Amino acid sequence: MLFHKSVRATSALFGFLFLLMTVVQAQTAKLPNVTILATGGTIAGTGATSTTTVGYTAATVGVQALIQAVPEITKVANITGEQVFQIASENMGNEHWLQLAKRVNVLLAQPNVDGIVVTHGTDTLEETAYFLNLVVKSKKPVVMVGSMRPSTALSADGPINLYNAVSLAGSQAAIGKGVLVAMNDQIHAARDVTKSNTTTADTFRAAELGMIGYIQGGKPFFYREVTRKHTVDTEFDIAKLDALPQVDVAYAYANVGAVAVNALVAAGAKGLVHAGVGNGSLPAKTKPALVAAREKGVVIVRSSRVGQGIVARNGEANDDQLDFVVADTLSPQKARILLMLALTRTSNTKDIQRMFYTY
Ligand code: DAS
Repeated sequence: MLFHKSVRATSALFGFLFLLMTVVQAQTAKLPNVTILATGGTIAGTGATSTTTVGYTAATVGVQALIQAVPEITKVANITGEQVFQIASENMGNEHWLQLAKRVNVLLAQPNVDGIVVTHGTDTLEETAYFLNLVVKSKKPVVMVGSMRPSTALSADGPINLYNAVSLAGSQAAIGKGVLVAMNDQIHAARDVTKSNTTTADTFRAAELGMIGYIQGGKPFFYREVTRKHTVDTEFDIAKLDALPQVDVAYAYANVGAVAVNALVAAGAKGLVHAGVGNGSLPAKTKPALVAAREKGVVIVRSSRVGQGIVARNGEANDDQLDFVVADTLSPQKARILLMLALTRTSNTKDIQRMFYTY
């Protein structure tokens, strides 16, 4: 009698466990598969005390610890994590970008990967976002995320930013929107977002062109779409590239001369972005060096240090006559990225100008 009771109890237990496993599998099957590619930054940073919000060490916490610190992300996606590299993003290099972009493209080509989150330092997050926006060959979501406070700080923004980024990367609504930046409950397009404050949590802005949506309660709300081409619609392909052309930026200011331009050209720049004053104006002491650089075959792009607005072709300089390119609204640091990729395809300035009006 006792034997039969224990058999019944055991089979009931096994039946329950089987049912539970089936439910869990069904739930898991419904969740999107999101891979987190960790690269370092403050989101992986630690400070000496809970009130240390400057003077902390970036890029110390590994991807598994980041994932374990925010268990809520496993409720919105099936998570896998990879540590691509571990750096403070002021040290980001072209080789890091190629390594990261190639890994993103390999992963997104896999049917069992629905989206990618890249955790990244905030200093060059906007640049990596724009680079990926031009070279990722998938419509699946790629979401960049960082934090302004280290993981050890009071009201650290990393955990909620990571939760939002994972929710966004796993959402259908984010498909086909290009590379996105999820910071401070806001969704930004890679092309127009920039870090606008050295330390505050709301630093990522697109002052005049604006954010494209919000994330609230783990759900994205989009209000606008980007008009410039990105991801699968670009002509750039880095799959076979091991290096990118050397392109630098020369900054203009009162009393500037030609030293920086000449030094950058002498160091082998194939392209030069001039971060001009105002509408991309060329100071008289700098212009001859830019003209000479162009005559040596260096492609010159006129951008502006101002931060907003269009640098008009043939406005502050006769670009047709000088054979210069204008950056449209791209910041100097993003114009550098587009010029680097353009030079992997052509050195024809008319073609390159078309690219600046397309991406
Ligand atoms: N040094 C900064 C960086 O890694 C820290 C940060 O804000 O993420 O970009």
